Amino acid sequence: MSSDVARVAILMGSINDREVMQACADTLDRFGVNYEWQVSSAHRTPAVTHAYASGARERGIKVLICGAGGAAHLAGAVAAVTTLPVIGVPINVSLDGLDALLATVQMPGGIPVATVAIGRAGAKNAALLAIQIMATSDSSLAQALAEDREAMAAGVSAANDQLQQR
Ligand code: RP5
Repeated sequence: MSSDVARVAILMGSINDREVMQACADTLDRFGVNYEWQVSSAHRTPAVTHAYASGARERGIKVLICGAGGAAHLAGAVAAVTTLPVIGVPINVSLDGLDALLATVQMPGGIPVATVAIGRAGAKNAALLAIQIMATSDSSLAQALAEDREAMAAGVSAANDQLQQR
């Protein structure tokens, strides 16, 4: 999707994180929310990550979503240089993702990172959380979220109906 009017930035520490972070991009696409995405590493390209994150507000970004595995410092490094909301997605590349979860969630007081679940569910929820944040000042997004919840509930109901017929 065009980066011209991106409201969300997706960062991933490695191109190998893309498969997981695709769930984030797909969810933003579903809601018609433009995003930009970047491979940018807290450890391998720290200056690039710093410059990208510190310039995000000026470019019109509202929320940053950071996916990383292992010693997952990307979300924290980004949060350190911006006051935009930062959502961290721990990615399972080792230790069942527990290392990434703890590295992402255990931020020191003063620099928050909203950490979601490990893996694709977390990537999807990161997008939904970003949309929820933006929906506090965007009634069409709030409406779209309400409709999405209704569709989800209808899906569960239909699945249960099918189950009962077996
Ligand atoms: C992290 O290290 C990345 O986010 C990735 O999940 C992990 C491994 O990176 P690669 O060695 O696969 O590039 O920084």
